Amino acid sequence: MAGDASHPAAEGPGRYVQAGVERLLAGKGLMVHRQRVEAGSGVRPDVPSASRAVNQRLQVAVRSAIRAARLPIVLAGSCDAGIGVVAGLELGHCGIVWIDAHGDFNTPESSTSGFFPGMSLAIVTGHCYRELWASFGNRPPVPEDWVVLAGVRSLSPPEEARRLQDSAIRVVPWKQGRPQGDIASALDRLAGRVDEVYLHIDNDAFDPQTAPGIVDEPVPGGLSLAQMEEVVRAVTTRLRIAAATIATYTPASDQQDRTLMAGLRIIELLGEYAASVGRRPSGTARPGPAGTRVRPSDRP
Ligand SMILES: [Mn+2]
Repeated sequence: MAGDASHPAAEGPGRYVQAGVERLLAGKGLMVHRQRVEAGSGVRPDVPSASRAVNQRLQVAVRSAIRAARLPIVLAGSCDAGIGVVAGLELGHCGIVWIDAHGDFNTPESSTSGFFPGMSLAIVTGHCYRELWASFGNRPPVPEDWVVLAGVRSLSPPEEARRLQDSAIRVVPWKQGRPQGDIASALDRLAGRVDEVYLHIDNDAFDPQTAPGIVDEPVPGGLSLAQMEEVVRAVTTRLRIAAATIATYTPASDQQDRTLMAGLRIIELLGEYAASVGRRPSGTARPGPAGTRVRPSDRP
């Protein structure tokens, strides 16, 4: 949780592990390598510094997973983990599908709360904290028109909505449980620009009925589990997934493990995707990327 191991959301990732996420993935025929990423000691206590410390380690973990031909699935307390993941991707044509109730597109100037994870998408697209972003190896920010933002229904303050509108990010808002735009055409357009994407899922994108256990106050009208599965499938039929994050699961706020179950289902779906890419014979028209292929020798 942005480098704060004492925050209730920091319990989420361990809870997925406890619930058997590795067994779930192994059941798909995948070799699972689990790695814990923390801020470490001697970090300055301010949130951007703590976040940077975690994200520097996350960047290294993601990069080495990709180089080992694995699919990084990052279980994170907060959305700023997306910074480290994007920084760990191989440079190239990788877009972003960001599914979230919020825009995460504030800047220190526009934000009224100063909530750092609420600036995550703005940071990776080069809108603020440019020095912090540069500290991850001076990578170019992700172009706005390589980004699809879906599930959004709480932009605050209005300045965030204006900033999004002025950007080239394709936004598919959600209202009363329905998409307020054509997600398929947004993904088609994205697939015309990039070959692969980073898939970022904030659990708060779900309807509160499906995922009450999150960091922020739940926002009604979000995605059902079936809709989230549909969106993930719509992504995998058009694009390769270079890495994925599931963020903000907060066990202490959950009800009957609903958020846990929804998250596990999405992770299972990602596992099925990774397994299918691994099974695809090389030399087909659309081979899996090095980043997601499961080598035959890795299979049990
Ligand atoms: Mn978020």
